[in-house]
Amino acid sequence: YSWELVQKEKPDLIHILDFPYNGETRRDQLMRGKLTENKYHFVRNHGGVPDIEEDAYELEIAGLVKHRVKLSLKDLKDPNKFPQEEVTITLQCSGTRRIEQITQYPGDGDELINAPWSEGAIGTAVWRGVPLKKVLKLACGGVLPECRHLEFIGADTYVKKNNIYNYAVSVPWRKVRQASEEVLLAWEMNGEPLPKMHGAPLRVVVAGYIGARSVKWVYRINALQDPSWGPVQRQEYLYYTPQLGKQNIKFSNGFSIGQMPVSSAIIYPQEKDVIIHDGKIALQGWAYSGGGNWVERVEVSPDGGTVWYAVQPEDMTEKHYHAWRLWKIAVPVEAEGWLEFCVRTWDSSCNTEPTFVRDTWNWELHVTSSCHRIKLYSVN
Ligand code: MTE
Ligand code: MO
Repeated sequence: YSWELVQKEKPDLIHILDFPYNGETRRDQLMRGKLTENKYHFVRNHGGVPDIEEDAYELEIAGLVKHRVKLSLKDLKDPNKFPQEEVTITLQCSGTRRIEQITQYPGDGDELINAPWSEGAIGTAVWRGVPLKKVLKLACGGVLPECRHLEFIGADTYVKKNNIYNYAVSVPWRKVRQASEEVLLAWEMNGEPLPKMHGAPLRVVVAGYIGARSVKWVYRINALQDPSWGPVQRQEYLYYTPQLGKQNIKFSNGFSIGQMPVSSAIIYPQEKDVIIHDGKIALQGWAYSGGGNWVERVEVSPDGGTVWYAVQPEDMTEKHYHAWRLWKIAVPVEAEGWLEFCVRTWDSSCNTEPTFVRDTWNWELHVTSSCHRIKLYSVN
């Protein structure tokens, strides 16, 4: 793909990597509202961006299904064939806030990491598409009883140890069968045609799971007994607890990351800002939980985690099971000098965040979900 495409679709991201192209959402855009504008939504790629002609495009569904099928985009978009859904879904890369794991434990695990994400590898959009569950039922006559996983193969290729692979990962069948809104085959993002960078003409959107399972440029789906054998499924997005020790980092010792845990971030102010105030410091940020858990409560501490102030909930009238909540608070502050602020979120399953980065630091530096901490200089 060319730089023209980056300029056209992503004129203003914070660049993380030029090739494969990776960029994160700017702070001001993160805080603009519930929905992230398409052109500001972060991008995470493992390889190039394939150029796929809509008219020639076909999705093949095979493996442990009653009937294998090939569907054109026209078939998929035909409301007489498949019911459509529009769902507000937050996509979060499991690398979000990785920079905290890197800076607090330099040299451990970060040598293999090429994407040092901050707080902006997250975004929310209204996705329109057809539920995979319905497509499997209506077009394929259902999956066979042995089916346990659905593999998604993207048209982009990716080089690993001198071999070329297509991007391929899988999700459990029980996730797909849960409810229609859980796994979509989407062609529209915030009412606009899906941008190339985000997987045009068709992508998978898996609500509540790490972004890596939401395969872009999907052209084949296989119903399988085992998880995908693609290296992204078997060798990446694995969680290695710190207690394993570096010598034990083998693929078989890591577990596959699926659902995103509850996490949050302070977006304004920023680390090391000097704040001149008369008794209150205003903060804002995002809070999100995966697996269909919504954000119930956000708390902010001005003293590193002793005293906590509850954030006044915003937009609690409409529960978005799969979307983040932005939050704002003015915290009373008397002290002057350096203060450590932190945020902690509770979700609808009473899950909350680990206190420190070290609690959940892991060898591949995924899912940084500990209380986000920033130091501010307070001038009263
Ligand atoms: N799908 C394909 N085909 N190739 C990829 O490299 N990256 C995944 C996922 N789907 C990827 C992919 C990862 S790791 C993330 S976080 C999300 O796409 C990011 O989606 P976005 O680029 O639309 O924001
Ligand atoms: Mo990701």
